[in-house]
Amino acid sequence: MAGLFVTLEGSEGTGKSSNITLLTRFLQKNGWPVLSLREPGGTAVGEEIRSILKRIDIVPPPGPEAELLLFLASRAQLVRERILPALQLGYVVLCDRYFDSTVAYQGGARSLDMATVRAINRFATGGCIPDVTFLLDLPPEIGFRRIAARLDGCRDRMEGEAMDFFHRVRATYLQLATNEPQRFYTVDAGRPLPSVQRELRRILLTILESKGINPGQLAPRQWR
Ligand code: Z5A
Repeated sequence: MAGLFVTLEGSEGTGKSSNITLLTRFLQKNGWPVLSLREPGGTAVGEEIRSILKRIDIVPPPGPEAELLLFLASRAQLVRERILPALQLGYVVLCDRYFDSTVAYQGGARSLDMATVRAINRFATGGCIPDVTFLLDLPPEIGFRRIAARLDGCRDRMEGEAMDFFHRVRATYLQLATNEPQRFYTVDAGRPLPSVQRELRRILLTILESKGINPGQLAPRQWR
């Protein structure tokens, strides 16, 4: 693929969305073609699935298996409709969550069979693996304090889980990062946002340089 596929992972309130917004602006300003996406969502199908997954008024709520398949349906569509075409055109694709979220939440925290989770993940993505994954690491209590301070402060279905759930999410992420040091960069997300952002930019620019991907090299303008 001509482009670079970058994912941001981490528990709630670790700063994934804030950092993707800043990275997108920075890269675009410096001439890189950038596509920023989020999961679940990023396509018409995915945004519908997102609203189902977040609602707290569906009774009974989706069970763990149905939840898993909904996340993966959203991902299967996102990969084929948006990620692969953009990578082929040479874009830097920044994605707020991807398959490691499923391993951490449905595999690690919900305790679904890990081999099954990985196998369905492979099917949904057709083997599309990120070049780089930033793990924004933070104790979940701090992440939730940040979210509570946000203006909209209300919790969705998954944010209503007990704190132990999010400790399992964090532990699984840290294990994933240990297992795949060539793909993961673990970043201390407890620092002020500008400091986290500086570190992400530094790492990303080094990777882009090492892969010989230069601003304006392919810069197609037709992609939306
Ligand atoms: N999920 C899953 O279970 N399985 C899957 O396969 C996938 C997802 C793909 C998606 O929720 C939910 O789906 C999520 C995992 C699950 N569920 N839970 N629970 P989402 O997309 O709505 O939310 P999120 O991904 O968890 O993002 P978030 O809660 O909005 O957090 P964030 O994007 O990491 O953080 P932020 O919005 O950038 O920042 C949060 C606040 O902190 C905000 O007010 C910022 O201004 C502030 N902030 C950010 N950085 C800092 C620093 N460094 N210092 C201080 N304050 C900061």
